[in-house]
Amino acid sequence: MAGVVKSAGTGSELVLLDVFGSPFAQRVRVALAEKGLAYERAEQDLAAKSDLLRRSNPVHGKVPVLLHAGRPVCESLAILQYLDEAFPGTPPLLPPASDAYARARARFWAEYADSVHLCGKRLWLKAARDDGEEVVEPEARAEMVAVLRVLEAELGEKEFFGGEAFGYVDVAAAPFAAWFLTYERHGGLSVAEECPGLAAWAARCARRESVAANVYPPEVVYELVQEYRQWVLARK
Ligand SMILES: N[C@@H](CCC(=O)N[C@@H](CS)C(=O)NCC(=O)O)C(=O)O
Repeated sequence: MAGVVKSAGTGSELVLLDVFGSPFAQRVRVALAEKGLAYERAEQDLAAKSDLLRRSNPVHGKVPVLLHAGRPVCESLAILQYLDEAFPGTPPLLPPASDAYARARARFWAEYADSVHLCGKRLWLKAARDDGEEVVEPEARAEMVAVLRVLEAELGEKEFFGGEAFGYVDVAAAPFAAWFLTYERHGGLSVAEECPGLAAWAARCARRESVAANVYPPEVVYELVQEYRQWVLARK
């Protein structure tokens, strides 16, 4: 566990309620690492939710939740924005407040990144429902390729979504890049062939210390998804 941070001016602490493998929680850990903020992790059991989690996120009961001086902030993207505002001395994720348009665009694309996860779920959960036999829904595969191409078009020739610096959209999307291998194996597609620019961006993200330390490598994600599929099958 990391130490407890005393944030400038408030003397308060940061505690993250999370599950290590959650890509939404990974966003927050990557952001905290990029900002150099220390925090405590409180790993949650989603099969038996703690009172603290229920109290802290009574609407959704989901991780991540960031407790700052005991006050909960819910939803991964809201937490990233909060970190920028609550810790102004740290490297910013969003473009500067003077560029409202760039900020709005970044928020749009970070939200769009969720489409990758939702679409990917259709690929690997469908396989689980077919009682061992993997049947790929052609529409789900086509939709995934379309979503990845949209992201690739937005990335363009840039190093990262915001330009040269790893920023808000990258933090939001990088955890899902570690799922590309799982989508490839379940969806019968190749991200490197369909979207070489996006595959190169994923490799750049994976090399960052903040990502390497907080996001499971693609093979591990694949194995965990396989375990989850077995669990789904066993419950049928
Ligand atoms: N939109 C939320 C999604 C968070 C989410 O789906 N968390 C999952 C873990 S990956 C969770 O806590 N699930 C528990 C549940 O659905 O009860 C965010 O961005 O924080």
